[in-house]
Amino acid sequence: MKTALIFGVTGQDGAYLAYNLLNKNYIVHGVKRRQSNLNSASRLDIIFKDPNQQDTDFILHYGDITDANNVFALIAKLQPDEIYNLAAQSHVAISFIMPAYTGQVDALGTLNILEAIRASGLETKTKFYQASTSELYGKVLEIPQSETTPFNPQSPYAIAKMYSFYMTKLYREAYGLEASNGILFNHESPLRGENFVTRKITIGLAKIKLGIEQQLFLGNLDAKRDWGHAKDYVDAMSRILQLEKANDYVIATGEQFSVRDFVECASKHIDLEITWKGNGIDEIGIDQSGREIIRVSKEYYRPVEVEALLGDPSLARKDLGWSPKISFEALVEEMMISDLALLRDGGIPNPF
Ligand code: NAP
Ligand code: F7E
Repeated sequence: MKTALIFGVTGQDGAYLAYNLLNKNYIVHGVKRRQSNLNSASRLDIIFKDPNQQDTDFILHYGDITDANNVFALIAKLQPDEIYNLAAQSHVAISFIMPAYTGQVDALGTLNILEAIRASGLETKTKFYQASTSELYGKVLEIPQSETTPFNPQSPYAIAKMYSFYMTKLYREAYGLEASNGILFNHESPLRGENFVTRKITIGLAKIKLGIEQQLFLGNLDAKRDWGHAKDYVDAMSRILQLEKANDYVIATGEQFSVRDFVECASKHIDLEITWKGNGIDEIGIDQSGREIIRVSKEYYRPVEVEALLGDPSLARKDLGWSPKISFEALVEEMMISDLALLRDGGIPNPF
């Protein structure tokens, strides 16, 4: 029976990954912060409530990746077969407001884990997964982006993640750690954090549908992303750590949609039909009864915008046998239905 340790278990991917590994009979250890909030914990409550799962296979520990002693103590004691570092200050816009904090967590936090593996003498036993990101490509230098595309990061978040990308590669090459980067493009789900654009849209539209709110304010509607489903992407993480030889992989769908496309698609699932008027900051989205339900606000623009990301997952298809199973349409529908249920009935359909 394999043992996995997940840093960032209370996040979107942490919940899906824990569920995925528990179903494969792993013993899963997860690190929860003292201040992890109720919303995050409820992602895990669903796993605990699943009658098919044994609670004893899923063990939570207090910890924080910025605390090197804590990280070392956990890793030395548990000696896990696999470590997944999903812990991060993961919001790009917030990283401009808190660049130093983002660096401490997203850059130096990773180093604490890598050093703890080495100091515990687990270089050849423990496989390490680092949650790298398509934000590394930033202002893109090639379309689509693959493992060989040069990085050009455009935020404190992306720059901190670039440090972790190269540290992971360095520990693989210098010390023989089985350490891999998954360069994941945006992935979403009903468990997505509420201030990322997809979830903000589905919650906002659900509130408008139910008459709780009248308008949704967004930023750059022209931004384009390669959006997949978190369930598919955690499967890729696990596949990466089953390889004999560690390597870095782009995980993406190879399809691109704009924020405006996402709004239109989500609206359809609650019988709203949006037409757009105006441009840039003055653009508005109007529904079939003439209500101005989408507005643009400067507040949600970033100091530097990453305009368009599109991944090429060919290497993952070849080496991992991985390809995404859930389409953009199905993802948006699931999120829209889930948020409508959350606001109308107080609970969501089982997201797993
Ligand atoms: P998320 O929902 O924001 O989850 C982040 C997790 O990190 C939470 O469990 C959070 O705990 C934890 N965390 C934050 N600071 C920590 C610290 N100092 N010590 C320990 N844990 C800490 O993120 P996600 O969407 O699941 O993404 C998972 C990882 O993949 C992140 O590293 C993210 O940067 C990266 N990534 C995400 C995407 C995407 O599209 N989702 C794409 C590429 C890469 P609390 O609950 O206590 O806040
Ligand atoms: O923004 C635009 C915004 O915050 C997507 C993280 O998981 O994926 C995520 O980073 C796009 C951007 O995600 C709003 O300007 C418009 O162009 O959902 P997001 P992100 O910045 O792409 C990467 C791969 C990660 O690694 C990160 O951890 O949507 N946008 N209007 C908006 N964005 C937000 N948040 N809110 C708006 O109102």
